[in-house]
Amino acid sequence: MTSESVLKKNLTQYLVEQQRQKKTVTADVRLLLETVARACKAIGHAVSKGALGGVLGSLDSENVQGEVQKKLDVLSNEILLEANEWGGNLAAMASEEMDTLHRIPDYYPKGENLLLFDPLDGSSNIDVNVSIGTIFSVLSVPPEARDRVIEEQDFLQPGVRQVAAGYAIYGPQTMLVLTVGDGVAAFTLDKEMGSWVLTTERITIPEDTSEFAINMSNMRHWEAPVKRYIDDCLAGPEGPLGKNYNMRWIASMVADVHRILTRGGIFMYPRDARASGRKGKLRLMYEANPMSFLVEQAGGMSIDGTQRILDVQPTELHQRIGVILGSRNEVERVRQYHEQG
Ligand code: AHM
Ligand code: MG
Repeated sequence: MTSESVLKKNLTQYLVEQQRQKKTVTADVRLLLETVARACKAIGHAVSKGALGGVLGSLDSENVQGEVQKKLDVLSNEILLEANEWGGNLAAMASEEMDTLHRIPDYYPKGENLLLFDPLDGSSNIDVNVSIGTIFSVLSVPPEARDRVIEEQDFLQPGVRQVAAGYAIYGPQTMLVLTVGDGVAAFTLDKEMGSWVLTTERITIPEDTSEFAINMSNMRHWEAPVKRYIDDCLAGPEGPLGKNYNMRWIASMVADVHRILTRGGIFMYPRDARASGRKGKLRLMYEANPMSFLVEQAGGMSIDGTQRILDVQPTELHQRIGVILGSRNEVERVRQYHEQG
């Protein structure tokens, strides 16, 4: 612990300022975000124990999308449910790891918000000690649902309606990256103090980049515009893009997006020709929307190929979508490739 970290602004102070001065969040959302951040601390703690905590490995169960669940997927989901059930700021929750919504039981205190999360993103990296994270998104209960039981359809709001979104990354440092619609702020967990310390007040993604992130093993399944773009990147200074490109692929969206928020880049998990991938791999409500909100708030751009992701009207809770996000000029370039067909 340093005396500096004690004096720096922490998450609570940042959120109180957002509520009182900037009026970007209600008291309810502020407290909800504090609860989510507390749950992320607990998840980060479990992650860091690894084999010592007996949390590595898979379970026999599958989630609603037919993916084998890791012990930490399920544990993280439970931590988020338990912390938020008693928070008093929510009407219901939905998670990548649950078949359907989870309503706050009648007896518990309630609020007028909906919380969505991918409790542990990057599951394939859990057992190999590579950065993973928790992604979350907050919506308001729509006015027509205020006096009745919450249904799945109440969650099906386009990403532009998010009132907050963010992620926690469990890497060499544990960080919380958050937007309430007033830019993107990053907090680093001071483990001795147990406090989220504001370490970057306003993140900006550089507009240009020469670094792309895509799983190249799917190349044969890609649609023509994506294939053409990557071919052009690989062509180097003699190709149409006139420069060398570098490539990174961590296979944890949280870590790939974190790199892009830190130094720019373009991240792509496009829809492709595989039966399972036709609509993309990533989930609109738990991954694409919160990350798109963050990226746009940091000056970047996020599309499914042609359309702005935040404008997509969801039709299902577990819907998948192609994702292309990052440095504005590069994403715009890929959008034009799609326009040209
Ligand atoms: P998960 O939510 O089950 O962990 O899956 C999502 C992850 C993303 O974090 C990452 O970008 C992608 O899957 C990696 O997929 P692949 O293994 O096909 O490269
Ligand atoms: Mg995920």
